[in-house]
Amino acid sequence: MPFLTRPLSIADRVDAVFLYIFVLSAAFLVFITALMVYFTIKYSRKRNPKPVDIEGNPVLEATWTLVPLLLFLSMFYFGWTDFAYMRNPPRDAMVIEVTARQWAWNFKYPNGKRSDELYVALDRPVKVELHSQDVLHGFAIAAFRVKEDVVPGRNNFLWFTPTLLGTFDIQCTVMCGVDHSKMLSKLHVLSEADFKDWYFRDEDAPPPAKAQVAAPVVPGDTAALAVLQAKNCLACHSVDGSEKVGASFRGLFGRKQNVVAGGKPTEVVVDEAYLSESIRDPRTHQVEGYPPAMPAPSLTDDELRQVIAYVKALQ
Ligand code: HEC
Ligand SMILES: [Cu+2]
Repeated sequence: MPFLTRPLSIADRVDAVFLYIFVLSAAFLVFITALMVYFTIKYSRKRNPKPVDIEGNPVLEATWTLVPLLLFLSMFYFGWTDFAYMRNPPRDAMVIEVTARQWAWNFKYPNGKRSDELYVALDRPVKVELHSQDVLHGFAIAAFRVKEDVVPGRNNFLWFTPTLLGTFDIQCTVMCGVDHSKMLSKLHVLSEADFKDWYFRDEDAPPPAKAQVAAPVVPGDTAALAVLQAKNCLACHSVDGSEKVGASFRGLFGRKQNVVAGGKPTEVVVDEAYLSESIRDPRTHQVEGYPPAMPAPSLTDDELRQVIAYVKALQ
């Protein structure tokens, strides 16, 4: 019984409440079903050919009302106290900011370090602050029994104490768009020493390019690609000609495009001005056949120039 040697964790509490409710419900299921079968037989017409009136029995009625009431209220009591516990993070918890967006997680630590997967130290409580850049997401770590909605424009949080070493799944539990099912990450629980190693390691080098951009790269233009990756454009636009939520950047330049601009359908030729406008303010042109799903990105003029040059070269 590992939980006898340390304070109950959130996972212990959630499991205990779940077990309690389950056992109580199962007991009532068996009890009520058995009673029903027993009465059906005992008071069948065969055995009681002559119906009789049964007068009320106040003691019996009070018992079958009060006993279940107290038992079921106890479910509420344990659920409520554990819920209160889960909404009160310890003061010494390490605060990690989580940013959710379509369709990735990003984690920011107190020292400014960032990562795509969550790293924590064994037995050190963490408070996870949840922010969304776009739509509703759900942050869940099933292994530690925590799950909260990530609501745009609202600051939500959860906390837990990682009591097991190892790697666990992080999932998005709210249907948040076409690639919702790929919105996955990992929780790495490290020993205190390993965590310090990781936490204080300098990583000036940009993170390794992900598989999704390993495909055709315009020679020499890693800077533009880095921008596209950092600004999450590649979640919706491919560079290899495959369709995602938005059109592929490959072969886009110079193409004739049916768009709705200012409420009127028009045909435009994709040139630098068009690219610049549709990136700066995605609402100016609505491309036919695509959902109005593009968020307004924050690009510097330099980054915008790089991206346009990149798209132009990507034939
Ligand atoms: C959440 C998905 C999403 C993200 C992220 C996104 N876009 Fe888009 N983008 C779209 C969709 C959908 C369209 C087509 C509908 C429209 O015009 O609004 C589009 C349209 C465009 C167009 C016009 C394409 C055409 O076919 O005429 C360009 C250029 C573009 N995006 C560039 C970018 C850049 C650069 C970024 C990153 C800074 C980016 N997008 C991020 C979804 C996205
Ligand atoms: Cu999501």
